[in-house]
Amino acid sequence: MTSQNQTLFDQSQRVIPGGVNSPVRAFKSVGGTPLFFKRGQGAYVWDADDKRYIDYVNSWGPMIVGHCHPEVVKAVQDAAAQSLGFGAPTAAELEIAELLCKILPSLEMVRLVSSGTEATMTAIRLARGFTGRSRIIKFEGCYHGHSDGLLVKAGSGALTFGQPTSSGVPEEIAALTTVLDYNDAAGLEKAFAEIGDEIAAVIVEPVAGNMNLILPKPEFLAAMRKLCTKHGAVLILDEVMSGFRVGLQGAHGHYDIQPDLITLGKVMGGGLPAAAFGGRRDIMQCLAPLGGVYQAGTLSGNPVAVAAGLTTLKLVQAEGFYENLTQLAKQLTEGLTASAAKHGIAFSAQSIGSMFGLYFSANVPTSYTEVMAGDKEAFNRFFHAMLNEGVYLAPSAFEAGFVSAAHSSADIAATIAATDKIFADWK
Ligand code: KE4
Repeated sequence: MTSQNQTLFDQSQRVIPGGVNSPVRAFKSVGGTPLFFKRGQGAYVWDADDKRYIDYVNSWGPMIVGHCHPEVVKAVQDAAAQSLGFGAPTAAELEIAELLCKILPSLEMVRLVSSGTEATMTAIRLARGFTGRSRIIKFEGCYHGHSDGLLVKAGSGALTFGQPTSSGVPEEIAALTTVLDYNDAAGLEKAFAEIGDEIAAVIVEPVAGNMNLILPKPEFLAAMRKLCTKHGAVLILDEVMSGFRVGLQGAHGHYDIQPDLITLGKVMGGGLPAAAFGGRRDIMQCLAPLGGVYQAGTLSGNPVAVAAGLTTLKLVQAEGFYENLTQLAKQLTEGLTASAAKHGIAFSAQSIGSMFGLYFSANVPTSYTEVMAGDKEAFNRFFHAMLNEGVYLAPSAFEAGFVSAAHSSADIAATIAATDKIFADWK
């Protein structure tokens, strides 16, 4: 019988480019037919063929309390019953803004937007408006959404101008972005020595989740903070993914690094389109309508999205919430590592908070180059074998995984058992 996933994919490709509304969903990296999901409940999702999976993608991070948490669903229903939107201020926006500033002391002021891309794009414009400078620094392997200046790869020479990674991005725009190596503090020092006074901002994922999971070396973040302060550049920590995932205060709280601006998304929307950027008051006051840096959004602070986000942010503050997630993620990575070792497979894994990384390489990578040296084909084979066992991992060797509060130790044990079965037959 033809899979409904296949039928839906065939039909979708006629009207939606690639059949998907975001490229990674097309399974291009892992091969095969993308899954079309129709229902989620707690730690589980069901595809169009009614096959159940333990979900480790969590909608790419947002579903930290699990799918269809009753309190989140009720808050959304209650908000929707009042109106789906006004395009005007609401008390709920004040409530979530105050809550974000309470949870994250680095946030003196915050503005809501509808996606992580909007948050990072605006944070960069704000940094440029505040400093009067144009150049920015990012790091290879970090993804900050799809605004033109961030779809850039390292230029031919380390400090020369960036080059577009996407067609449609003018070289003139890409040239304003310098791309350096993640975890290379010396490279950052060198860049600042040469162009430090031209740099408006450094933007970084303080815990990288878009080249699989890569943890920062403490000296890397410390150098970044020191150099931005010395040269008057704005330090933007992109916590769209790591925020509320590494811990309640994100990666910057975990590593005790002080940002000038933070970008947030995913968890703070509870699965609906709500994101934010914020930080130092003197920088945020450059924003319209107070200052000359323009930013706007029809759906910014949408009351239904804010209801989902507010409820999720209240739930994650429960006693022991992150200790539980940290333990689940640790149980998973240690179990998979032990299974691979038993079967003599070159595999490693690590976790931080509720995030984890799985690598078909003998050692945990610490850089983009090391990640890229991993056995991608082995991951793809593992990915599909896990789908067959009812486990849904991110459909790419270059994405982080997530556990939620809805995952149980039994779910983790079942995942480890599935892995052990696969590794036992691994040729
Ligand atoms: P969105 O515009 O997709 O809401 O956020 C962009 C973004 C910004 N910053 C970081 C650190 C991010 O991880 C993201 C988006 N993450 C990807 C997953 N790796 C979203 C999934 C997708 O592109 O479909």
